[in-house]
Amino acid sequence: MQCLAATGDYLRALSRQDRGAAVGVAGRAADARTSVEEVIEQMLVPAQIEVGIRAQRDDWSIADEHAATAITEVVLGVLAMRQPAPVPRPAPICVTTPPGEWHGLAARMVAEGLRARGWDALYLGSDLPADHLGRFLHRVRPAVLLLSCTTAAVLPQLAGSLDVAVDAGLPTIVGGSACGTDERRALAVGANAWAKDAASAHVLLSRWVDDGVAPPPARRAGIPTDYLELVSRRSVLVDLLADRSAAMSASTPAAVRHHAMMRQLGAQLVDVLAASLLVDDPRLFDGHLAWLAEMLDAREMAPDTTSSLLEVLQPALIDIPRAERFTALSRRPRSV
Ligand code: B12
Repeated sequence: MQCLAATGDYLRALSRQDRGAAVGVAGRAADARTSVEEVIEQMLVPAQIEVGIRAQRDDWSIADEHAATAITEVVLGVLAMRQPAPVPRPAPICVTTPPGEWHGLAARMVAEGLRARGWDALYLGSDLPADHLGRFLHRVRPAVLLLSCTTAAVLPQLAGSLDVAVDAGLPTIVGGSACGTDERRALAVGANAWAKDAASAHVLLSRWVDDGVAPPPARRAGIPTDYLELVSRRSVLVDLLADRSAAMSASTPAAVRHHAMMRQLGAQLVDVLAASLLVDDPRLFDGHLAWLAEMLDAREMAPDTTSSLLEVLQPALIDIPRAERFTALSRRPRSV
């Protein structure tokens, strides 16, 4: 990932909760450029990814993460004051996140990245209920809806928001870390297209809106029966994982300390497995396990905690072959 030279200074300002310094570093970087897009994508994005890694490694508390993110939200607002007036077009475009997705900053960064490229990009906030999204789309009739999804477990809700867009006859572009690095998941949840960042979305938007090229057709997400079966068994599976965590918690003080967190992580694991079935992509579940193993290792949990959880989960999925297979694929020692 490309980083501006001053990104280190920006991160140091975040580490000190020094809002003034952070605004200053970003402002000077923007002064040296014709547009704010590079400052967003090559300073704020890498800085926020590093913030996440420090929280994942428990080097930073969630309070540190929140304080840093709150400063970046302000910096993005300051940079937004430098944006050009949008190029006049018949309709705006909209950017938001599905219900259950609280990572609004990623969507806001995309909206500002597109504003920097001349689009009238309306950011509708995060965690937007589908019915309210529908009402807004019917009233405002934007040209294209862009949706950001960071949290893997939220992909089913993304499919729901995309359904609303199809009902409104609106083309869609999705992106964000939960959507992966190619269009496979985006098409599976019913989007017209996937884009990795604002620059690639700009190319699609120019083609669809300015050049009048029809977007590729969107196929509504098919809801696989095994996905429904897994979801119907969610609470049983979460209890099963929680019991295993409880049994493990006797083993180390760390496990005792993190008992409540383990139940939440068990629920997340089942939700991500379900999302993997919905998009038919075992990489989603496997990637989540890699994140989980690192997160638990940083909290001095026993190194075999993730494989121990999968050990009880897999047999409970015997009659959901794809779920059992995805779990089996992820059952291997993980070096963190
Ligand atoms: C701030 C933050 C939060 C804040 C969000 C506040 C806000 N206003 O956004 C809060 C506190 C709410 C939060 C909550 C959680 N978070 Co959080 N969070 C972060 C953090 C540190 C920064 C987010 C950010 O600034 N994103 C902006 C940039 C950095 O995101 P980006 O994906 O790179 O976006 C770019 C591209 O992906 C692309 N893009 C993104 N969306 C779209 C859409 C379109 C259409 C297009 C074209 C492109 C595009 O363009 C963007 C800009 O260039 C990330 C770290 C990270 N790596 O993202 C963790 C992170 C995403 N969170 C994480 C987790 C686990 C959680 C929680 C589950 C924690 C918990 N146990 O409760 C909850 C989940 C809540 C939920 N259901 O959404 C993990 C996810 C790991 C995983 N594999 O699942 C991360 C990676 C941290 C970590 N390293 O562990 N979080």
